Amino acid sequence: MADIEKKPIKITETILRDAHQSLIATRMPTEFMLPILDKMDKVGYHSVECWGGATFDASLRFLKEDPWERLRLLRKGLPNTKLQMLFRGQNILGYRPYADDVVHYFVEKSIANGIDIIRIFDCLNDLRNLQAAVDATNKIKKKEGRGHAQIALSYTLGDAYTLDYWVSMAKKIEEMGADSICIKDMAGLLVPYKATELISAMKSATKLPIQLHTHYTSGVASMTYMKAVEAGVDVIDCAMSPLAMGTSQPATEVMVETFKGTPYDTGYDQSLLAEIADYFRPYRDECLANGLLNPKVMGVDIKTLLYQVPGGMLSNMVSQLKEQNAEDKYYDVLKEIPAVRKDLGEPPLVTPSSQIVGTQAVFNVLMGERYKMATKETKAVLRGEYGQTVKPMNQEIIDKVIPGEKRITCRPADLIENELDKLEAEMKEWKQQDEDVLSYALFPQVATDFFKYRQAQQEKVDMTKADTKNGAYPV
Ligand SMILES: [Mn+2]
Repeated sequence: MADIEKKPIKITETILRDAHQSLIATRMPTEFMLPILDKMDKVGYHSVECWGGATFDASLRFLKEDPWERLRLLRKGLPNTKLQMLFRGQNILGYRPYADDVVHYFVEKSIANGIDIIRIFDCLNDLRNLQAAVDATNKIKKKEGRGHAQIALSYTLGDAYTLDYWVSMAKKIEEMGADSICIKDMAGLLVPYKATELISAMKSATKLPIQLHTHYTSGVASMTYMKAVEAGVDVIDCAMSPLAMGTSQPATEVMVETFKGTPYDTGYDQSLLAEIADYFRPYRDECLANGLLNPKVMGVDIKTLLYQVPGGMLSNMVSQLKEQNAEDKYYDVLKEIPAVRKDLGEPPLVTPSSQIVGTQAVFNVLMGERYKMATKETKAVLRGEYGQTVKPMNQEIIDKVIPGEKRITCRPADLIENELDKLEAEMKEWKQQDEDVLSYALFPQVATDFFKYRQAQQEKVDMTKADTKNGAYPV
C-alpha cells in the first residue's frame, strides 16, 4: 500500500444517537452523557452524531427532558467537535410533511443551538422533499459561516435501485447545493463487494465527500466499511464498542485498529478510546440486566437481507409486539413487511416509511386480513402525500384503501400552507423559549404533556401526588 496517498479515514461517532436508538430504544439520558463528553471531545472525531427524530421524541416522551436543552449541553461539553443531527427532510424530526416555514425555522434553531452538520434524508429518496432543508442550511451558512448540508440517500435493494440510479442521484445532489453525500444503509444491506462498486461509481460521479452509514444487523458491516474505505469513501459512522454491533454500527475502536499503520490511519488514540469505552460498558450491563437491551437485537440476523428492516425499527417492533402479547407473531410480521413495501412502491425502509410499512404489516397480520384496516399514514402514502416512489404503487391496494380519491404528483409541501403562526397560536400558553413551538409542531400531544410536566416541576409540585401516567400534575 506504499504507493497509496495518505488519506486518514474520518469517523462519525454515533453512541449519543443511533447506537442507543438502535439498541436501547433511544433511552440514554442526557445526565449520563455529560460526564464523558470531555474525553469524547479530545478524540478528534469528524463529528459526533447526537440529535435526531427518535432522540427528540424519546427525550420529551419518556425521559421528560427538553431536547433543545440536551443539545445546548452537548454543545457546551463538546466545544471542539462538530455536532451532527439527522433530519427527515420535509418531515423534519416528525412523521408528517411540514410547511416550508417550519422546515426553515427548525434548521435555523438547530444550528443556533449547536448543530454543525445536518444530515437530511427522505424516506422515499424524493429529492424534492430535501430542497427546503438544504436551502435553509445554505442560507444560514452564507450568513453565519456555520452549517453543513449533507444529503443522505436511503440505501435499499430492489429492481429500481441500480448502480445508475445511485450515480444519477449523486449528480443531482451535487446540483442541489449540498456539501456532502451520505449513503444511509439503515438495515445493513450493503455487502462488501457491492460497496466497492457503489463507492467507486459514486466517487467518479461527484466531487462531494461521501460518508457511509450502515448497521451491523446482517453481520457484514465492518467488512463493508473496509471495502468502502479502499474504494475512496471519506467518512464512516461507528459506535463505541459497548453499544456497537447488532443493530447498531461497527465498533469505533475496531475500525481505528483496522486502519492503523495504513494510509487510512485515523490517528485516534486507542487508550483514550478505551477510557471512553470503560465509561459506557457498565451502562451496557445495566441495560442488559433491566431488559432495555434485548439480546435479540445483538446477534447477526441474516434475515434482514431479505426483510430489509432497519435496526431502530426492529427494536421498536419487538417492544410493540411485546405490549400486544403477540411476540409469537414476530416472524409473521417480518414476512409481511416486504409485501407491504411492494404495495407502496418499494420505498426504502427508514423513518417514517419504516414505521408506516411496519405498523401496516402489524395490522395486516393481527387483523387476519390484509388492509382490512389501513392507517392514516398508509392512506397518505398511497395518495402521494409523502412524495413519489421509485416504482408505481399497487393499484389494487389503492382501490381498496382510498377508492376514488385524488392522488397528487407535485412536491407535497407545495400544497401545505405556512403553518408557524397557527402552531404558535395553539401553544402560546406553554411557551418558555422560541424552540418550544418546534417541539409542539413535531409532537403536539407529547410536547404539551412535557410542557405541563415542566411547569409542574418549576412550581415544585409534589411529584408523589402527580398522576404521571395520565399526565396530570396538581398545580
Ligand atoms: Mn442508522
